Amino acid sequence: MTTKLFGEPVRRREDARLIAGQGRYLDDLGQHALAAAFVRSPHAHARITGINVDAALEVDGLVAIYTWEDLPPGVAEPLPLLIPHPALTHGRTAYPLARDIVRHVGEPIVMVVAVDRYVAEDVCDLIEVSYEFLKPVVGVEAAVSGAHLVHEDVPDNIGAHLVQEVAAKDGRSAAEAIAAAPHTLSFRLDIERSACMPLEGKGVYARWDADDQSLRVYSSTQTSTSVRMALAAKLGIPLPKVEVIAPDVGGGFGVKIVHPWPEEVLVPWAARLLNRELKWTEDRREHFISSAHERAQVQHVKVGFDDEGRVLGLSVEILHDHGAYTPYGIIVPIITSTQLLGPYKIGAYRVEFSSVYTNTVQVTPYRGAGRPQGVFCMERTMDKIAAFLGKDRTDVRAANFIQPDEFPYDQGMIFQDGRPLIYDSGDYPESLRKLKELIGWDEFPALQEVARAEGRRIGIGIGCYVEGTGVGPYEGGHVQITSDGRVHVSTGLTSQGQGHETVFAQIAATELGVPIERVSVVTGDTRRFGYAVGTFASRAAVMSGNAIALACRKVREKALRVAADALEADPRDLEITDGMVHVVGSPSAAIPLATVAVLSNPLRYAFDEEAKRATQFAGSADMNRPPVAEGEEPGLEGKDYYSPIRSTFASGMHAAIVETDPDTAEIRILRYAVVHDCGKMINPMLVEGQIHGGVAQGVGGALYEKMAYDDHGQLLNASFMDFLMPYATEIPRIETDHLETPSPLNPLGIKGAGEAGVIPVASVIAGAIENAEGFPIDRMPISPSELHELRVRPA
Ligand code: MCN
Repeated sequence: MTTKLFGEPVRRREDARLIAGQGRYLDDLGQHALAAAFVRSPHAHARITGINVDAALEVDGLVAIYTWEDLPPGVAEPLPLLIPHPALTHGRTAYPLARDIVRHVGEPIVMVVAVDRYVAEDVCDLIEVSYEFLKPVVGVEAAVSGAHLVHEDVPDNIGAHLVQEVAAKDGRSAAEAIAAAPHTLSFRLDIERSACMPLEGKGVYARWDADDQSLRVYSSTQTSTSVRMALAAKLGIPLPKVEVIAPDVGGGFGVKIVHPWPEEVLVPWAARLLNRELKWTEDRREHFISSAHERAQVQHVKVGFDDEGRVLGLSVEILHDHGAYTPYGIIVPIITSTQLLGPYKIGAYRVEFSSVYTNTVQVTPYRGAGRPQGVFCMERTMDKIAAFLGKDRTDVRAANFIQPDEFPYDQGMIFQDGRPLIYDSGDYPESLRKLKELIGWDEFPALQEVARAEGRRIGIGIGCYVEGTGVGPYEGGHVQITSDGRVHVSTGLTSQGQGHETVFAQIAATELGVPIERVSVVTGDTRRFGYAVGTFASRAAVMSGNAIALACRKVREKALRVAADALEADPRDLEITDGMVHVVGSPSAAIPLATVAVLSNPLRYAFDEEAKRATQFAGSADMNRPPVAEGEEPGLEGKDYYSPIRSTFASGMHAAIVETDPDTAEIRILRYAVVHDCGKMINPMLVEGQIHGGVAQGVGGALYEKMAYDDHGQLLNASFMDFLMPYATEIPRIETDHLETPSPLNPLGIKGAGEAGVIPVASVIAGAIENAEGFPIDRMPISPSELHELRVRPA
């Protein structure tokens, strides 16, 4: 039995349950609850002129119909703008049910409550909403022309405009540095819209307890604590009377961090009003048209560089398609702007973005959150410089790398968390060396020659990135050892499949010296832990991981103190192995942690025979209990928080070899290699799993996934029949190697890993296709028909 499990490839503890169908997802709960369904706008932009419910009222099983007029003040107001920013001068959020105007297809207008979902949907069909049509605004370029407005009071549809500029060491601006550079290039890059597609959509189930005047809400959310705060505030219920629980969540990928979703407010509100259990679960079409999308950006790049390919000045202008609303602020374009710099030292840098409203689904972060766009921009730039100079693409990158002895490296910008963009650690030259070896970079030209002679087109691509992870402000951990010797760990953030039950248990087992089998982990349940920020920005490992470790250290210290008393030893001479506290080098002088837990509580209930013997206590409450010593608390438990001074920066490099069919233009990925650095790994197997999942999502973004809107703002492919996601058959074996440059910023030396896989994939595959075909790929995703178009009509 080993307890030193940090860094070990422990199998995911949650999988046996989840794979065997024993997970408890939102829709598994509340089988007898009433069901909610929504009438949603079929138009992208329209004024609501009337809502007729007459026919609907006749349906058996109908319980209630609500429109915006029915909502009480707290509920009726627009949903919160979660992350304001001074540059977001015209932030706009939706009403939970549309008030007067709808601004995208799918916006909720009416909520129906009925005995079951079938009846609720039938009722929705009978509700007639009449509209006056307004001109839809689709596409960022049409939007900034200002010909038609998404929000009447937002000129040119520009919600935010932000410029960040970092001068060169000699004080020159980016424009000056580019003008003075020996070589310059300018080009445009386009990334299409995509979206998180968790297998389980959003969902919420609420129970009002009229006797206790309290509310319990289950939500498929990435942040139960924030949903709780929002509900308490909006419904006017005292916070201690609101419990929010994230049950098993079947993927989130970013979309479930937004809170509260309209349904997340409306369902609990109606549950209380009706004093009935009420549930809504999102269907796939609803997920396509009324949750959130991301990625769509147009990027104009100007770069100046020297003969070695060193970038002397870089200027990027971004048009960011924000859809109809900005509930999550302008985090996505801010991340693109700052993370674009990657592992490079850029002479002078200017980035400017406009965040633009369109009559399409709103934009909020999707795994990678703006980084895939930024990396596409930077890595395409590196490839273009190499092509211009006739140099190897890896040499140009290496010429621009921040060197290992230059950390901490200040990029001179402000990051998404409002803190300076300072990289904590990394070794980019070593990553590149490992990647080139893994993929066989230097040997590839010979392979390409052979393939060419056989009439085959193969190409190789590379992409590098740096990723700010573990953003603050804090997370907490609570650890309790009970008198049965079990260790109960809880943290407030939620899990959507990342494997937290496993890694947090590994940390606790290692810190406390207990077998992992005795450790249980609870996440996302406000009854167990009320303060938390949430799971996003690859932050759980860094934030909750460190908080749990710190809480364990407190508990361990107390355990040693109590045990030292019992063993008449010095706590400094004690250690804990396999759940036994013993004198170092003398395993016979030992007591189990279970006994220590009993001794830590003056109200002694001993659960097992050994503890009863050790504490000379028969098993019921000990009325002759000693007082709690001053400065002590009863019980063997502890809580702590971790709050970092700034983010920690993970990094990685990917390479792919692709083959394009000369006739059909089909694109196949032959090999995919990843070198990844997330500092100390808690569990290398889980990190690899995260990378594999991320790469698969990235392949989707590079080759398949695209939200196809027509000029009327209709999403033409709002189903899995038409929106293509890759199957396992489209994903190559992913060859992975690791590098561990520990973060100096946190006690465990870890950096995040949850988004890494997805970030550079589009740029890597674009580079590989370009290398196979010999012409530029400046737009992603790319389909075989688009590749064919480029062959016959080069851009
Ligand atoms: N890990 C590790 N060692 C490290 C870093 C991470 O062992 N040095 C492990 C963690 O302990 C955790 C996993 O890797 O089990 C991811 O950790 P982390 O990078 O902290 O990311 P989070 O846990 O905060 O998860 C969020 C991240 C994001 S932002 C998205 S989006 C995403 C992702 O994770 N959504 C996911 N991965 C996902 N995986 C699944 N299955 N489902 C999602 O919705």
